[in-house]
Amino acid sequence: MKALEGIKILDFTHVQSGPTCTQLLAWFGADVIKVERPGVGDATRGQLRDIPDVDSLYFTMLNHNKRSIELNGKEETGKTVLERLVKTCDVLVENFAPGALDRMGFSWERIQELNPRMIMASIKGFGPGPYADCKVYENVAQCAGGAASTTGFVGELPTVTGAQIGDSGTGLHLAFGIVTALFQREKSGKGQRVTAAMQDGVLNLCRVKLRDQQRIERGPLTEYSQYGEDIPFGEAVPRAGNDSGGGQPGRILKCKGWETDPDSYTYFITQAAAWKNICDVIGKPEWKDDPDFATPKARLPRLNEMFGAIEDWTVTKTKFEVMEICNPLNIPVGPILSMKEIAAEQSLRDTGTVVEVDHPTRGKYLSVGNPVKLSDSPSEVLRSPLLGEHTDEILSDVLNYSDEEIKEIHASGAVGK
Ligand code: CAO
Repeated sequence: MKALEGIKILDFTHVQSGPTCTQLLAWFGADVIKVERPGVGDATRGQLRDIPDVDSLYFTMLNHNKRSIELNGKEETGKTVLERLVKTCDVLVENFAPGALDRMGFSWERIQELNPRMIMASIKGFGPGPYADCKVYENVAQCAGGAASTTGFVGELPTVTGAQIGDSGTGLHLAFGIVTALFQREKSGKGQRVTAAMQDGVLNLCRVKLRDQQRIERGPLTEYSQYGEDIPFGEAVPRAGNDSGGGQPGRILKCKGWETDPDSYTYFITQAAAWKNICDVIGKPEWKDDPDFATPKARLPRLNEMFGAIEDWTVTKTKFEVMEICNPLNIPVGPILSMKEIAAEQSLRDTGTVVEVDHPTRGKYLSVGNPVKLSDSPSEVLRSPLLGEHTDEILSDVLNYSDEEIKEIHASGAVGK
């Protein structure tokens, strides 16, 4: 048995943020019914295609373990089918542009009339306020949520990160809200509205930067590299390059082969407790008792000199050798792994975090499995559905329409061919 077995999700999501959420619920055993526009489907099916006329990796990697029904929610018969889905399902999830579901005739008030136990979960770019009506994509959320202004190097452009903290990050937040609402429904018997704004989700992930905004008003951020470089701080939290976010200074340092391999680097953290081991490893035992280097506070104005000496050592080793030498000494380091290396990493395959999936029109491809492991609810990664693959199955098995009625629904054009 899976954790969410028996829970039916009416999945109106598209692109990335919403599908990430419903994919997680599907991995935990929920029956996720993805509603797609007849003949069109989720726009990502056709985006960034690597093989002509085949569902893109963008789509297949975000829609595992779901069923697909083609349904026009703006057409009369389609609305009737949709009403039956609302009455049958436990959760409706959507990330349409603001107001789109209302325009389709399915406002929160209407949903509650149809099914008072329904949990209705939405992702929007912004919460209530001046930008509530805006359409929002990943990088807009990264910029509006505080991530871009604090990412990059001092004096250079604000920078977005490759981690999809606006889309996938908000999808995660929403999944947490849905499961919490399901838990509350056990006691209250009632559904409720769950909303997660992408700006809020990004800000939640940038919490330490709002921490630093309040600290900077009381004095310089001494653990930031610019402090040791005598670059004055402004009024807002600056970009911190590759400085570590915590109180233990860290940087990305060159490793053997960096001249030709763009990923031959390690992240190196000069954790206070490991300082003596670091001095021994890098051949600077005298720094253990040198008043300029012996304490974390003394080192702060000398981070460039300190990391320069550490890099003189890391550059003589590969990033994996650095890991092998430092780990037993409790010195926190991490190799910069390329996506190529991650795809080939056997330990990630063994845990199901990287999985190979077979698809009828695409063949085999790699995907990221469920990063959350439940001992009593293991996740099996199943391929994404073809457009409308389960239309008839859902009409008959989930909604109990007779064969005759299904023929009529098809004739109306509400569910595609
Ligand atoms: N039947 C009938 N109509 C359907 C339908 C269906 N099964 N599925 C979608 N539609 C309609 C919608 O009702 C909407 O119609 P109206 O504009 O007439 O109300 C229309 O399709 C387009 O929906 P949309 O506005 O959500 O899509 P878009 O491509 O214009 O915008 C996006 C995409 C992502 C910018 C917008 O949906 C959005 O801001 N979502 C919230 C924030 C979000 O999740 N962003 C992250 C996206 S991932 O990077």
